[in-house]
Amino acid sequence: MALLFLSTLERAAVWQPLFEAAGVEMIVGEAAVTDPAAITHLVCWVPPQDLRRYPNLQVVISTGAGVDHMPPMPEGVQLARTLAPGIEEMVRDWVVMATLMLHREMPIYLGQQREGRWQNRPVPLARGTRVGIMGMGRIGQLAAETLRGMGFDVAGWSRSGRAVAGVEVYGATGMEDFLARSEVLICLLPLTAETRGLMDANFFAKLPQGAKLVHAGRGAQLDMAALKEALDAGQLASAMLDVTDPEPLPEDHWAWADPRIVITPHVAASTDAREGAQHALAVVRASREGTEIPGLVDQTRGY
Ligand code: NDP
Ligand code: OXD
Repeated sequence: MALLFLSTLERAAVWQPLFEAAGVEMIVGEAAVTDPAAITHLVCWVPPQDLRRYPNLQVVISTGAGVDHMPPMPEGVQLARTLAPGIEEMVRDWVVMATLMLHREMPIYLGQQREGRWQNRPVPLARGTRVGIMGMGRIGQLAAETLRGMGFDVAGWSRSGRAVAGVEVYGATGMEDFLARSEVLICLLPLTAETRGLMDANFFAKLPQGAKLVHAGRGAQLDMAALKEALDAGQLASAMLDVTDPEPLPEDHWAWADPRIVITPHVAASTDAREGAQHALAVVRASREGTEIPGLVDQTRGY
């Protein structure tokens, strides 16, 4: 079994000793492949054009938690996402920061700072403020735990509505009730056919007036024109976005200059090289032993 590594040389330098120690062959870059038939695993963000060059490929591993950028896999090739505690913790931290920033009205205070204006506003309590998390997967659950610990009243929404200790989770049919209670709405959904364009005008109308949006899922889930209308109408008070469509957001996009919006350039998380390598090794071992591939993606549902 050999793994083809298509990422940066800095990361390769961290991966190589770990693969050597584990006795698993790792090839860096397609140019170094002498026998395509030896490649059984491929690690990359975007894969090469023609995966059929590798006739014995078993698993493609996305270097991130998302797989929406991946093309359809050839017949028989499995797709996995990287499972790394660091990714989940980093996104949790970003989400907590963004929730607090909007809850404590930082967009307004940052605007006042630019104008040299000292003006206080009522100070809200976290305790009892209703937060709704869309996507109660690995990251959503971690974010929920921390926000609950700070006193926020947290509910979740997921496809299955699967129970999560201490959090009321609404299923697919409970979306309206979930939105109606979400004073701060957090999106941590994967991008799929079902979630593309989800946050539109109709969606925003179901939130309480003056709601706040924290978005770390994927840019294509958010209709930016609808966001602007909702902000202009006061339906939304503010938004913090880590993901946009397209990325990078064009320099002349209106959202950059909108004082109600805070943008970060898709930096909620960046996979730690060591954790990424450990996950890839676990995938190779699972393939060898015929056990469940960690991070295996259900290619029919898209996450
Ligand atoms: P998981 O697969 O663990 O969780 C996904 C959650 O979304 C599940 O609860 C799932 O429901 C729910 N879900 C999926 N489709 C729907 C739908 N149509 N309606 C309602 N709920 C749905 O993923 P993670 O928590 O690890 O990651 C979530 C996403 O976060 C990633 O896909 C990526 O887009 C984004 N991300 C962003 C990063 C950044 O830097 N901004 C970094 C890492 C991830 P169910 O439980 O029923 O299956
Ligand atoms: C990821 C991401 O999916 O960076 O890991 O968004």
